[in-house]
Amino acid sequence: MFKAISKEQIENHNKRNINNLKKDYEFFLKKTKNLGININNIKKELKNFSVALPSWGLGTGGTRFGKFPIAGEPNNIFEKIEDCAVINDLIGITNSVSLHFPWDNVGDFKELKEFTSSYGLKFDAVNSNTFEDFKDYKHSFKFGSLTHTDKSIRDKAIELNVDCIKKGEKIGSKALTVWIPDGTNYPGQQDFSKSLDRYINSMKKIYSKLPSSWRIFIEHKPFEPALYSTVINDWGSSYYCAKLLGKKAFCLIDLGHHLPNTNIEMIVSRLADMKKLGGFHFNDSKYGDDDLDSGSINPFALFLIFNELTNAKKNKKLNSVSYMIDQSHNITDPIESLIMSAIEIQRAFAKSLLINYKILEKFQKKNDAIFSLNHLKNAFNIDVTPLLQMIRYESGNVINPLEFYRNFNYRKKKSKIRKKKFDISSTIL
Ligand SMILES: [Mn+2]
Repeated sequence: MFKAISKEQIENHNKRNINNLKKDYEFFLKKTKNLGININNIKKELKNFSVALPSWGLGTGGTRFGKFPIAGEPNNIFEKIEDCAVINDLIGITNSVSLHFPWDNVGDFKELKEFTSSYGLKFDAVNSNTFEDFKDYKHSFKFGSLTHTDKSIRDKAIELNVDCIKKGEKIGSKALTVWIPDGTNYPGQQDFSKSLDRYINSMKKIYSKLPSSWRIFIEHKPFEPALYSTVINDWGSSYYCAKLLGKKAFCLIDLGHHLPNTNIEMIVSRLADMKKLGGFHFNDSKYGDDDLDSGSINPFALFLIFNELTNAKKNKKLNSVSYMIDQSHNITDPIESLIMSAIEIQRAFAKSLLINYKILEKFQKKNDAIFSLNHLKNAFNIDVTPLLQMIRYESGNVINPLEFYRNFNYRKKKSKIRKKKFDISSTIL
C-alpha cells in the first residue's frame, strides 16, 4: 500500500526515541499497577479509537479580517488527502476524512476514492453547505436555506443535501451532517414556530432519501452567522427534530457551538440516555464558535466529556458515536494543529478509561463531593503520554509526531510542487 511517509523514516525516528520511551512507559505501568488499573484492556480500547479529519481544516483558515496562507498548502481535495495521509501515518488515529460539498466536488469520485484508499484512508460523514452562494446559483441563501420562506429556495437546499448523499454513496460515506446557518438578525424578522416547521418538513424530504445503512446528524449552533436567533439553536431543538425524523437521525455536538459556560458534558449524558447522540465535532473555544484547537483551552472539560462517554458505554447506553475534528487554523500549519488536536482528544479519552466507576459510585452514594472530584482528578492528572507513545510505536506510527513532522520539511517540499498562492518569503517557513 502506498503511504505518505516511508516505513524506514518512521523506524529511524523510533529507534532514536524508544529507549527514553521504555523508561517512561515502565514508570507509567508501575504507577497504574499500584492503582489497580489493567492497562491491557485500556490499550485495546485505545487501539480502536479514531477521529476523522475535516477536509476544510487542511487549508489555512482565516477570519473576515484576513487570511494568511502558507507555502505548500493544499489547493484541492487530492492534495488535502495527501496531507491527511501524512497525519495518519504519524499518529495512526485519523484514518478517515470528512468532505464538504460543493467545496470538495470532483469530476470523478471513483478516482478520489481509489486515491484515498491507496493511502489507507476512508471517508467519514459528508457535510452540506447551504450557508453561502456560489456563482452558478440562481437562488440565494441570504435569508435562509432549509427554512427559507420561499419554497423554491428550500427545495434547492434540499436538493443540495440529497446531492451530498449521492456523492457520499460513491465514496463509501455512511452519514450526512446537516448544519444550517438559518436564523435572524432582528426581533420580529421571523416566526420562530413556522421556521422550525419548515425545517422539519425540509429535513423529512432529505431523510426520505437516506440509504438504509446511513445516519443523518443534526448540528446545532446558538448564533452566527445569524446574530439574534438561530433555527436549530441548541440540543433541545436538535433532539426534538431527530426524534421526529426517526431512528436514523441523531444529534451532533460541536463543542464550539455552545454559549460560554454551557455544561456540555451534561448534554452528552442526556443525549446518550435518549439514544440520540450521533457524533462530535471537536475543537476548543474561549469566546465563541469553534476556532481554537481541541484541548488548547480547557482539557479538563474535554476529559469530562469523555468521562460521560466512557460511563455511558459501560452502562450500554451508547450508540455508535462518530468523532471528528472541526476547527479552523488561522496562524499555524494545519497539519501540526491537527496532529496535536487528535492526540489531545485521544489523551482525554485515555484518561477517562482510568476512572474506576465502582469507586466513584461509592463516593457518589455517600454524597462525598471532594472524594468524587478527587477520583476524577486522579485519573485526569495521570500523564498518559507514554501510553499514547507506546501505542503509536506498537502500531508502526511515530513516537514524537510533531518533532518528526518539523524535521520532515513537508511544507518546504510541497511548496516546490504545489501551486503557489503567494510569495514564499512571507510564510512561516
Ligand atoms: Mn461543526
